[in-house]
Amino acid sequence: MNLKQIAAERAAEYVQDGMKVGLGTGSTAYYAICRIGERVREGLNIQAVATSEASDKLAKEWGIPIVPFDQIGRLDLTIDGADEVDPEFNLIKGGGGALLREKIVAANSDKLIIVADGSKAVQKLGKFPLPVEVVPFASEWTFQALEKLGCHPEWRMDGDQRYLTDNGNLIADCRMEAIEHAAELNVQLNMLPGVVDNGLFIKMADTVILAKDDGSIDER
Ligand code: ABF
Repeated sequence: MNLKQIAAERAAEYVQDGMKVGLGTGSTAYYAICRIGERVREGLNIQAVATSEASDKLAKEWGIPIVPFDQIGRLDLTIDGADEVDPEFNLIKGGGGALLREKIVAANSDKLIIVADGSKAVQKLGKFPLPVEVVPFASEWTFQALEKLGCHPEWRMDGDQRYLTDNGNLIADCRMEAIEHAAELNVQLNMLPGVVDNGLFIKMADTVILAKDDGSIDER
């Protein structure tokens, strides 16, 4: 039983004819895109944007109509994965490296549905390293500012090179173990010059669909 697939396919049922849809990134959002693609092949009529080059490519392979961002207007719905979900539906996202695009798309959607297997549910955010997207210019200064804030950053690597996002930026993964005040940290991080955005999604998720070990769905 594939829990990611169970959660993602449930979320795909929310997509209705005529909707403008944001397509997320990652191995759970993958199944949502595939299910939406199947429905498009059966005649579902939607317009979509994707949060990463990988999801854009997958959607096009399924024949999902991808519209330029400046032409689609506000989205009805976005379906995306997460790395951690707390009881208030605050999230850590960005393990897949697409946090900036994911946050921009989520902020421009009437509804954000998060899909995940039950292992992503946590009491407190922070065990998963928090990704922070940093511009390459003078990035060591930004790294030092993150250290000073107590974030324990490490540059994400891709082999022996620093990992680059779809936007050409770096990712500092911050190992904090437990984030006590996520909303405040979100603001503090984004006020640092050189930080483009971070993976804390505070009060952005409207619905969370978790597939539990026994295959049942916890949908709130
Ligand atoms: C994206 O993919 C992310 O924001 C998150 O980092 C990741 C979750 O991946 P998966 O569904 O593969 O666990 O949604």
